[in-house]
Amino acid sequence: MLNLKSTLSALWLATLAWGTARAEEDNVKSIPLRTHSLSQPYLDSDMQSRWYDFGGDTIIRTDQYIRLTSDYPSQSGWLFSRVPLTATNWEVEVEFKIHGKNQLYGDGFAMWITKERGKIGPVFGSADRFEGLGIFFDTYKNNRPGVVFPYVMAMVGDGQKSYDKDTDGKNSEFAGCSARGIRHASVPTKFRLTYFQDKYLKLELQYKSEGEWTLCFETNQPPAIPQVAYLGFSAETGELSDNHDIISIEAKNLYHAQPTGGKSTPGSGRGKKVASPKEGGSWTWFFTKIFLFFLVIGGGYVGYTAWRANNKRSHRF
Ligand SMILES: [Ca+2]
Repeated sequence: MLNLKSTLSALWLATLAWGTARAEEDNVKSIPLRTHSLSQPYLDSDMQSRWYDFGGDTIIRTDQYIRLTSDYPSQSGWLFSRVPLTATNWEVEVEFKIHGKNQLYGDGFAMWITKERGKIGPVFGSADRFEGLGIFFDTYKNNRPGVVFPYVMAMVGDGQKSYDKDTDGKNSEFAGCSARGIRHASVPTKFRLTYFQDKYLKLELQYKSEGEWTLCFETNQPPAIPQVAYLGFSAETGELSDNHDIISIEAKNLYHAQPTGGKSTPGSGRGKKVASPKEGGSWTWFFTKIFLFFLVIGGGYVGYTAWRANNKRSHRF
């Protein structure tokens, strides 16, 4: 009897512990960040994207991809969010595709969370001495003995530090992993970057089989992200080339739900709130509507007066 009782209480404790662990995990909630997500057809009716801007050699096929570089030499293209990422904690999941017809290929593409946006340069098509976080999908091994390529690497820039292409950024590596098979994979290739301020930064990759996420790196000492930072992508080809495609971007705001079941508090405190293009546009639209309204009223009044005058005249004659 005593035995059964202690077994039961041990079981109960185990259940409790498991429940607490589960609750920790379950406490992380997410809200889609429409401002930083992008999917087909990518463009609005005016052939612009409301939330993303692109340039360089980037081309868009609305039913397929955003191609940062095509499989030709000396290309460089970029895609950047128009508004900064203001969420304190976030997750970005991106489907991409690196492919080409050549035996030798390069150079790779980058994801950015940086103060700068759309500045062309030598680091996978973007400016060097950046401030913020860069994740590089390096497909061409310039010089890094003993390392299997493609190599995925994070670099934290302070605005001074330079990326050394000749050594594939070895000296400025924050974290990284080899990902053989990420190019021409048999499944859709994806990466998922999760950032929790002061808690962790984690990069996972999907390229081996669908639904299987391989941990590239995880650190509980995440870098500080600049107050105002844009989410972007860029790619570059040199003598060797490849298609570097972004298929979709899914961004989420992460937050801890209150354990009491109270109101949730999605963090958005890092930067100042920035008015979206839509908000700017809606004010213009508001004044346009007021103007149109008075124009119609005014026009109607003038028309009516003229009609009355006419009528009076016709009555007179
Ligand atoms: Ca390289």
